Amino acid sequence: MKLIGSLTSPYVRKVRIVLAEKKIEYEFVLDSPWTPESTVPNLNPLGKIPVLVLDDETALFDSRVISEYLDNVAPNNKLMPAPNRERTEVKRWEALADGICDAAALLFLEQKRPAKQQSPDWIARQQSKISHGIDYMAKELGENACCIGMHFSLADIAAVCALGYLAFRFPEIDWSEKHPNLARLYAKLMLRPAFADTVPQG
Ligand code: GSF
Repeated sequence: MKLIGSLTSPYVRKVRIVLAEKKIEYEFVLDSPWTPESTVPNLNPLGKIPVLVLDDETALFDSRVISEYLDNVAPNNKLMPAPNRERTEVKRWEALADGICDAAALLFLEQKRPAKQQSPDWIARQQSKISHGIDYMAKELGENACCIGMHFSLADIAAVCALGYLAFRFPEIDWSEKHPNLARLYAKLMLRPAFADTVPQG
C-alpha cells in the first residue's frame, strides 16, 4: 500500500505513527495538495492528504477512516478497543485532537494571507477553538498515564500529533507551560520511535 502525504501534516503523521505501531509495511509518497501538479485530487476529490492507496488501487481518506482501517487490518498492537463505549471514547479523543488541528491549519492559512485581507474575527475564532481544545484535553487527561486510562491507544497518537503540530506552527501557544500533564504525556510518547521519527519538519 502507498501513503500519499507530506512531512508537515499532523493528519499524515497520525497515519504514519499508526502504520509504524502496527508494523505495517508501506511506501511513503510525498505529494503536497497545494502544488498545481499534485496527484492528490485524482485520488481524493476533496484534494486533501493523507490518502492511503491499497494494493487493489482503492483510495482511502480521511485520516480517521484510514486509522480505523489499519487498526482492523492487522490483529497486532490494537489501537482501538472493541467495546462500544471505550471505542467511542478513543474516537472522541481523535475528534478533539483533529479538531484542534483543523483550527490550527485554518489559522495558519489565514495568517499567510496579505495582512489587509486577514479577518481578525476569523483568527480569534480559530485561536479560541485551539485554546479551549487544549484546556479540555488537559482536563480529560488529568493524571492518567494515557489519554484513556492506562492503555496506549489511537487517542494518544492523535493527541501528540495535535500538540506537536501546534509546537511546529505556533510555538507561542505554550501548551506545555500551561498544562504540565500534557507535557508529561508528550515527552513519554516521544520516546517511542514511531513518534520521534515523524516530528513535523520543513
Ligand atoms: C483533514 C486533512 C487535511 O486537512 C483528515 O485527513 O483527517 N479530515 C482530514 N489535510 C490538509 C493538509 S494539512 O493541513 O495537514 C490538506 O490536505 N489540505 C489541502 C486542502 O486543500 O485543504
